[in-house]
Amino acid sequence: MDRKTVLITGASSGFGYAMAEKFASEGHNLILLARRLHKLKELHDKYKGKAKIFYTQLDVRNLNSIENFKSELPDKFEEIDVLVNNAGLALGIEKAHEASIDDWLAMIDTNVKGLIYFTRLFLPDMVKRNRGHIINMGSIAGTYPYPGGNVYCATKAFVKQFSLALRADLLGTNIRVTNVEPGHSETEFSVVRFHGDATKAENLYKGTKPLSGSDIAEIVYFITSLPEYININRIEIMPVCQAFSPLALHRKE
Ligand code: NDP
Ligand code: 8X3
Repeated sequence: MDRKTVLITGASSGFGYAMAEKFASEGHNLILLARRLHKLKELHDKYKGKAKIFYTQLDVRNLNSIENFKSELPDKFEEIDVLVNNAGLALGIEKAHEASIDDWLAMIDTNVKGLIYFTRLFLPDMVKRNRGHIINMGSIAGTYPYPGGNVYCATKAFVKQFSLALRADLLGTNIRVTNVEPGHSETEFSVVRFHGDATKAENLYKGTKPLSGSDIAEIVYFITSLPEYININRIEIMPVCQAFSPLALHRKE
């Protein structure tokens, strides 16, 4: 594939970090964003001989910071070919009547508002150049609800439908949009979800073979390297150890 400029949000860990490694090792130009700058510097220092990397600290919940970041991008990084809206999180696993409203707002601000900010700011340039690919990080949670998923599931349902609706708006252009929907995967995701309780997170993966960051990075790389007339609309990925439950039935004692 031609050398591309790839912007990845949430590149400091998990899927984002692995995607940065994959695109950098293939020699693409990278813009890496997250709140933990030292992790981005680590990527920069490891791959600076292979790829041009611009990185900066950014909170995707802050529209003004994103606007400033965009206006200050160095010339050679201005034309984004692939925008990976990956930054996101789940917080809590409580049922809706017990969940924290602050956790809910943080998920909406990050997974929904952060993603639409980047899309709205970078899409016009893509349309002008009639070139580009938006990769949104959805989840199986956007299709299959589960107890305690409530707002997290809803944010990922938004991401799925927003991605499909973008395709409708972009008909007639060469711009591609893909919603990537992974299932059970081992990253920092569960430690974050359980508010730093690493033992609880470890238990979730015990006895399973989850997807890894590099599994998803390989798939995203494949999607972006397809001929430009092909669009993968949605791709749902689970490890073999995961499948569907029957619908739940509550019976009276
Ligand atoms: P990680 O926790 O390992 O990575 C999340 C990334 O998002 C980090 O780089 C983090 O960076 C960044 N991030 C979170 N909040 C913000 C913010 N406000 N501003 C900027 N960056 C932010 O989890 P994953 O790699 O698993 O998650 C990546 C995406 O994949 C998420 O959207 C998640 O919902 C989705 N997903 C995860 C699955 C899983 O089971 N792991 C399955 C399906 C989808 P920092 O903290 O440095 O800011
Ligand atoms: C993460 C997958 O099933 O833990 O998006 O919600 S799940």
